[in-house]
Amino acid sequence: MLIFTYIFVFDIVVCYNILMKKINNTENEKENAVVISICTKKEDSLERKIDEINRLCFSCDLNVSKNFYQIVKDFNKSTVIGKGKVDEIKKYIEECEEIIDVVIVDYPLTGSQAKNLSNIFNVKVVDRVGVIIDIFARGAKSKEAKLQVKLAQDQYILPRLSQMQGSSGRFGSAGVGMRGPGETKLELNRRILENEMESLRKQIAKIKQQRQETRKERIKSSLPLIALVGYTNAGKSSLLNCLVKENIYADDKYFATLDTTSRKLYLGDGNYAILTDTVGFISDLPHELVDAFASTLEEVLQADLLLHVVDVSLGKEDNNIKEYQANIKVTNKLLDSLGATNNRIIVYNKCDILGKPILIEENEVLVSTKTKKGIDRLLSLIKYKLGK
Ligand SMILES: Nc1nc2c(ncn2[C@@H]2O[C@H](COP(=O)(O)OP(=O)(O)OP(=O)(O)O)[C@@H](O)[C@H]2O)c(=O)[nH]1
Ligand SMILES: [Mg+2]
Repeated sequence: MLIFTYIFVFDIVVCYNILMKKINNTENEKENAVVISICTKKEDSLERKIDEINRLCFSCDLNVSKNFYQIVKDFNKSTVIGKGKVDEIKKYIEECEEIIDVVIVDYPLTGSQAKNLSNIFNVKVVDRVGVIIDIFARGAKSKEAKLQVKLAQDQYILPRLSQMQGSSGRFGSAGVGMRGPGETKLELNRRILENEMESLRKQIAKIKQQRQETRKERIKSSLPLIALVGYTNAGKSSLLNCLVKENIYADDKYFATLDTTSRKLYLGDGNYAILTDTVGFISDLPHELVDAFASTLEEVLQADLLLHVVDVSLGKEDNNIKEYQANIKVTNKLLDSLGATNNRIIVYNKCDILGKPILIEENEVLVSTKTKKGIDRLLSLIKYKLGK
């Protein structure tokens, strides 16, 4: 009896140890990050900024160990944040029980600022641009998206070469900020990188030309083009799925879509249109990505109609402006910078989880891709706008 009890207890201890190791290993597969948010303007909403950078970290599989923030009035040229904050973060990294692999700074750093901070903290430092490029690098599937991300990554790495060389973490590879198509860059020098960028630009230009040919074909077929635009995670891909009854990838992660997907949309009475889904926007979208994705974004400019999708459930108010309203502003600003003057419909999505009802105007529609509420009205508005 005693022996049986002993074996039973022994088994439980062994199982427990195996389980704990598994849990630890799973945790160890992610890089641990300390995140620093920086507010520089009055209109910066700290809470929103922290939420967004944490979501970006989640989208590139980082485990956020702690958030720090600073409202910066006078920039420290070499470290952006002040000495007191630098010391506080350094102390945290040194005393933290888990190994901190990376410090994420939610602000565009120069190569030397990143290097200075990295020398002080003794870990890799990646800024907001690096995080966003990393998400793109993981998500790029098509040849075109891979080339575009690679170009953006090269543009990002070039001024930071010296910081990045030799900064491989405990995962063997260089990890966040340096993974994906550009991972081999760490052994490269400036000249090789510049040559590669030249070659990437040529390849992208070639694809752009092919794209223009397809566009000509489309114009010949005289089908109107409708493009889905909006802040990342607004529900653009879900709306395309809902309208054309498809199943393209949609996910609760930032930048789930990087490739342009086009489908034929039936409008009724024998009329069709081409519906195109593309990459989402975000505030301070890195210029490296805007440049690299220029040909994809140009597709938007050719559209006869833009469906500007908005996640209306983001109703948290800050500085007298709701989060979804701030996101509309960001999208409009980016569209303006591209020179877009297209006809538009604002599609307020996710109305199934909307707290308080909102008032909408003539060119606007309230929908839910989950419950299909408002989809018929959206189709009618599309037909009206296209003169069908
Ligand atoms: N509750 C609710 N969730 C929705 C609705 N539409 C989309 N979602 C969810 O919102 C998340 C983002 O949806 P996507 O369609 O991937 O958003 P997107 O705009 O294509 O995002 P990116 O490709 O990352 O720019 C997913 O988890 C969807 O399930 C809706 O009407 N209601
Ligand atoms: Mg999408």
